[in-house]
Amino acid sequence: MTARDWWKSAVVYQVYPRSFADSDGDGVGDLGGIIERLDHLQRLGIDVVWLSPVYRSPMADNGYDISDYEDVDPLFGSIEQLDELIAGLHERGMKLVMDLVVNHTSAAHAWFQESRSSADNPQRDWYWWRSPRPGFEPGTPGAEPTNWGSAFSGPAWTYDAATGEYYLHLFAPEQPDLNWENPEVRQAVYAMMNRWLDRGVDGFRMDVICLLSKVLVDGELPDGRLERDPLGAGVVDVTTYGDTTPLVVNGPRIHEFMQEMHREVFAGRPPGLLNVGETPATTIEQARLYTDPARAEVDMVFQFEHVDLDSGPQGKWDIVPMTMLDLKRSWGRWQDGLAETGWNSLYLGNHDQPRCVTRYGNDAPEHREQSAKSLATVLHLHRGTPYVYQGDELGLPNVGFTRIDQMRDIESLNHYATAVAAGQDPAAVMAALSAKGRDNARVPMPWDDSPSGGFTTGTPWIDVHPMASTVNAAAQVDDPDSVFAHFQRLIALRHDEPVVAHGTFRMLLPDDEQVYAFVREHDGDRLLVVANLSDVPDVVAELEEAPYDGADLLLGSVPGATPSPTDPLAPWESRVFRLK
Ligand code: TEU
Repeated sequence: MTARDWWKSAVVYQVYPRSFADSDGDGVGDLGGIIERLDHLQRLGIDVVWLSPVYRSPMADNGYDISDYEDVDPLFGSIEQLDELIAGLHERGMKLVMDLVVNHTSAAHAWFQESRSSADNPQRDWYWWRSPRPGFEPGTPGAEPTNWGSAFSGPAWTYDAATGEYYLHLFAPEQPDLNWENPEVRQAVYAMMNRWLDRGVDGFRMDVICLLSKVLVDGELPDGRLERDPLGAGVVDVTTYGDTTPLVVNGPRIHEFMQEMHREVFAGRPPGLLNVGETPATTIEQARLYTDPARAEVDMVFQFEHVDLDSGPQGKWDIVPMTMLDLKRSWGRWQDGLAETGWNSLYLGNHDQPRCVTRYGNDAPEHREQSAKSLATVLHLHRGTPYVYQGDELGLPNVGFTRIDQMRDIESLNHYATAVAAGQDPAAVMAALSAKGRDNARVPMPWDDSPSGGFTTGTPWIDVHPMASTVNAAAQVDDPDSVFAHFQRLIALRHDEPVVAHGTFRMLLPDDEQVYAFVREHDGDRLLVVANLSDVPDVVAELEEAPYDGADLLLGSVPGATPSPTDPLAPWESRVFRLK
């Protein structure tokens, strides 16, 4: 873990603190709960914990609206407990990566309170303030300075009658965007980051970091086109608002800012940090610029191509079928695209995405475990750093929401209200939210089959998963055939086999609709991965290079089976071989 690229052989586990474990019975997860469950993480074998925000926050967006970057919200515990968590992880040879949310702050942050206090306040320009559109009554629809839409529905501007101007928020009104054109803002952020690193934090997951640089035309923010940008996440309603994607994603100064951040914060620090940028709507070319070590920006990025494959022309909630072939072709492109320069983050789930076993696999009782194992096999053995989202190591499926009152997420609640008000069929809107809503990933972690799944002794902030009594950690950690045990073995493979961390990637059978197969090679060592990612039984992988004379099975998803690479594959079965 001392090499500059140590993270190539590491596996990261994302903890969503609100839903991981509650230690004080208030129904909301907290730092005490994470500390109590460190053994689970150590047993799984992960190297790094990515901790979603625990900073002081009014919780409009569950902590992604920060009012104090350098204190812990009492809901989650105390700064002393965070120190205890850092120490507890380090003692166990694990690292802690904090969430860095600096595209925007909370409207309750002191910086914004100062900025909104008067039009000539010295910190006014720390945010984006603009006058109402000429010819419109301020505060009325159409008077916004630009036609930009928010990712959480509605306009991206809010009128502040006190100073007669609007402020920009690409997300909720409670999340005003910081003006990164202002060097004072940048220096204040770098100073905060340095203090966290000095405190023992091992790096940052950088929230929507690709949005920091906005396009300016003669110093002004231009209107957007009322058409969906194919690269965009499809969360802006372009029937009413301009799509912000081409105007705020990977803007003209983004790499200047990223290199400045690296100089001011990471340069000169000993190896051992991990920095990952969240970059929706980002191309392979841009990802290479972000992750090329020679450019000294970040180590890797979260790209969104594969999590937007089921978004139709109308965007995220216009759900279209997605095939395994779509996924394979997308990942194949990114493997090839970053083969020589840069590095991939490998993920299928996080706190913003529905559960991967339901979305990319099959969560029917007869297929759920196998598809959870085999999706993980394929994901973890690609070239890149794998991320495990809490609960995916148990094979947790989507929740199956049927009513809006079961949901809590601002994105979903706003979309439901806006879509229904616009005349959309409530049942159809609910069906889309049930399939892709972020709350699917945010219900409490099921630790055992006790009430509330052992998450809390109180009333959970959102109902526990309906399958918690059967799909839980206690039921799996001692079961060698469990999804948990399969994740343990996958993580051990990355630690023990240099070919997994450093090998080249070569896709096989690129057009096969059932079989996902590829070879990893490193220093004469060859690994073959073959998986049937479909419900079709007895699928034979027509591998060009077969027969393989001598292929040792390193990991199979079907307990007790010792097949060869070309033996028929059961539905959702996967196999990993060392080739002689
Ligand atoms: O997410 C940014 C982002 O891409 C998501 O909002 C995405 O567009 C949406 O969830 C897809 O449905 C980051 C954080 O991960 C998210 O939790 C925050 O809500 C958001 O930024 C604002 O901080």
